[in-house]
Amino acid sequence: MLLRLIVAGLVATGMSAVTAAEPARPAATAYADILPAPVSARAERGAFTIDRGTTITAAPAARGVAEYLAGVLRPATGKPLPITRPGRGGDAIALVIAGRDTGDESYRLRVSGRGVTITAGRAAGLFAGVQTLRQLRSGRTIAAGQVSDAPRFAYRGAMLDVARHFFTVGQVERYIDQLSQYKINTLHLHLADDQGWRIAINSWPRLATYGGSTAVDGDPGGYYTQAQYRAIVAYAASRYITVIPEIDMPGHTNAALASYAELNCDGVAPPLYTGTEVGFSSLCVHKELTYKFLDDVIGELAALTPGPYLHIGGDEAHSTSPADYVTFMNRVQGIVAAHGKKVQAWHNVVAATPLPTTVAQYWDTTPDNPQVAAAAANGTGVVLSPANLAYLDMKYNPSTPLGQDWAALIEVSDAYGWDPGNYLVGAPPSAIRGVEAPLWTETLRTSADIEYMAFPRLPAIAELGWSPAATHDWSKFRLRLAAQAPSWRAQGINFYPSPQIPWR
Ligand code: IFG
Repeated sequence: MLLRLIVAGLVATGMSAVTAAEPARPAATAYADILPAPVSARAERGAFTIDRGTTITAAPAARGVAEYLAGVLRPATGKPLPITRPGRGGDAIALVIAGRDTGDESYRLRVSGRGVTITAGRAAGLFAGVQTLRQLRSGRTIAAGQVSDAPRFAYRGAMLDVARHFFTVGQVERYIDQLSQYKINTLHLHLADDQGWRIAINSWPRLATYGGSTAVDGDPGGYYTQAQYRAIVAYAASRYITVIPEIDMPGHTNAALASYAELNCDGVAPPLYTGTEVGFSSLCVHKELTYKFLDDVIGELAALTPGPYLHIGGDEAHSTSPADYVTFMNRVQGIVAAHGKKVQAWHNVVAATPLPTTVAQYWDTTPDNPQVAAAAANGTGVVLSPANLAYLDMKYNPSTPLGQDWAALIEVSDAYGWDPGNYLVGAPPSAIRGVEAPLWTETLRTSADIEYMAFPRLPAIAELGWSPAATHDWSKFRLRLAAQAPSWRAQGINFYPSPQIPWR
């Protein structure tokens, strides 16, 4: 009788009755939650627990990844996790470079009661495996199992527009850390536009000091010294992310034209611009100084870019005649090549003659663009950023406080609901290099703003770039996304709690 009263009391207070506790709900196997979805993953019985004696073992070539992993796990577990050479026995998280180098971020991961082993043909694969390991960890415990994984597309990018609003080195590095968790491997930095020039060019100092002095709405400007820019590039490289710098041209150039009167066809510098219109500016196509200017700028940028690509923009050149646009883009591609780099440009470049190595970044809102399809069929590589599916500055819905809606309203299911492998009508699959999620910042000012627009849609685009087409399944993806929320909260990521997702 007394027990019955107690149970009744507990139930009345909403507590589960102690004696009637239902069997503990088995924790969702973390292996089913890995995002992006891996090629294959299997949970097994048991788990590995990180302890005082646990070491991280790595040969010299894997040392950088080992340091990164230690930097993540030591604070998270409170354990020393020394880094030692392989073969010291005992519990270990082993990072092993072995087997065929597939030239990409392929890896294998094994977790058993005795330890963890990540094997890859190159360090970038170990780094990808470490991101998966991070998602499998709960406290000091990592559930046993196996993962075999490889990326579908080589190019998995995110773009940050630091021209409309300036973001500090720290803010960019924060975003880099977030991108790396979803196996993004390319950061495209939109460094110059009508409203701001954000990278110091020693041969043309006023570009940054004057052209970088303001921003949209007259908000504070700013720019990266070359030392600061090198720090961003190095930080990205330590996360196996390659930076592609963009100087947009011939349009989107008011900041440069305002900085040097001599760059203007009429010799008159326009005022600095803090609005959000596009298409009103153009470099002077028939002035030799323009190409001296670009040779200097591209030369300094190439020296700051370990990666193979420089982005020359080419979008919305509404104040450049079509004939002049062709002349200009053909000549500038040659300047980039002369500095040992390959060209990436918005897909408008196909109106000119793309060099064989030029990559066109597709930002149209229709899958049917015959000009781009023809260029792709003719060998031009394509990176897909359809503005109505991948533009992270698009509002989620009409009441989203930030962002724009000219291309579309993009909820998470829209960002996820397409297949890059057969999106572009008439383009051979071999032309598709991958995907990129641009984030334009006319309406964004803080890291919280970036995160509200990027999460949860950036992980959706990241999965489209990484995971096999066969894993594409909205009903499963939304559960994988839900499982990420505890980690985002722990990191202070200001994500949009989309009503489409059963957040944990
Ligand atoms: N289009 C412009 C961007 C930016 C964007 C905002 C491209 C390639 C609209 N060009 O997208 O500068 O203003 O959504």
